[in-house]
Amino acid sequence: MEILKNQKGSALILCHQIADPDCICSALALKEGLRQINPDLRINLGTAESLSSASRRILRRYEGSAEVNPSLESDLLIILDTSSFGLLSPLDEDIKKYKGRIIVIDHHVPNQLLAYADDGLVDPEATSTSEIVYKLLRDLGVKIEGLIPKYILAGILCDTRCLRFASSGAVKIVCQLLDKEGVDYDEAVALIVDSEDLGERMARLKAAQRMVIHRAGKYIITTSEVSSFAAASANALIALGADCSFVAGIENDEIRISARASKEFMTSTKIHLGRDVMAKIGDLLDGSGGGLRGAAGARGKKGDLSSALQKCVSIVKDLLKKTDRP
Ligand SMILES: [Mn+2]
Repeated sequence: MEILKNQKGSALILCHQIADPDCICSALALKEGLRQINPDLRINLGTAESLSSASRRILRRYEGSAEVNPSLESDLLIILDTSSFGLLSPLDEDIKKYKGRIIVIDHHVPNQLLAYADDGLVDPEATSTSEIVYKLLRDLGVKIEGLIPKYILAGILCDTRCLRFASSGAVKIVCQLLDKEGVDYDEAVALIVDSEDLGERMARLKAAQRMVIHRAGKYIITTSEVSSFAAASANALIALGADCSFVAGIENDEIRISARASKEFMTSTKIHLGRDVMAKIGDLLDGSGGGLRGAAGARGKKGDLSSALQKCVSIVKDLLKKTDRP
């Protein structure tokens, strides 16, 4: 990654669709860090399609900006926090044609995107992209000061749900960050938590109202449908007591499914929702799917919502039978 110190011309740091705080914060931290060690490099920050409401709040708070669907014209393209082309739409085709150097920095299980990249800094064991960027900046000799520690902290807290799913490495980094001048835990939490959003609260409540409960031995799997905030709704069903939840909705004529699992379910079943379930559902929908062990998603245009959700449940039930952990 020494190239980051020596690269001439311009670089574009690109976030995935509905860029979440882990993605936007790792991008902001990387931009700040590169400014320190490579001041002549012109750095643009952009995102495919849109930003999450928490990410927009972070940009407002720290007076940053991210261009939606930016031009890819640059000498270096750094893609953060995604392993698949699907999440980079509508820029995916342009990325395939991109002539410059591509670097992927990510913590998801590697997928098609890495094969296209010239360099990858990918660690599926990391609980956030922000912690990978933190280590990278430290290794490059960047001073972790100013807004950088604030960005990294918010990014880690977002993807680990305030450290609930954090690796020991992430917790150590958070301790180091909290020792820095002006870094405040509560400030970071306030930036990433969307508790006030009326639309999201309605979606979570509707997901609970429309929920179907499936039993698989000692595990409870839930499915539901909402028109937006599927990921937040899937999380809400886990908070209500489900071990594993799938929430589907239709956006832009496309079926989108969010899958979530409780920590207990992840450790006792060893099921990886991204690799074992959502990748298959993505194929079934004639789209794409993937993600993390306990938080994953799939999207595509083929089939209908209820049969896709049924399929999610039957895949999990089959996996439970196979692993003989009813
Ligand atoms: Mn992430």
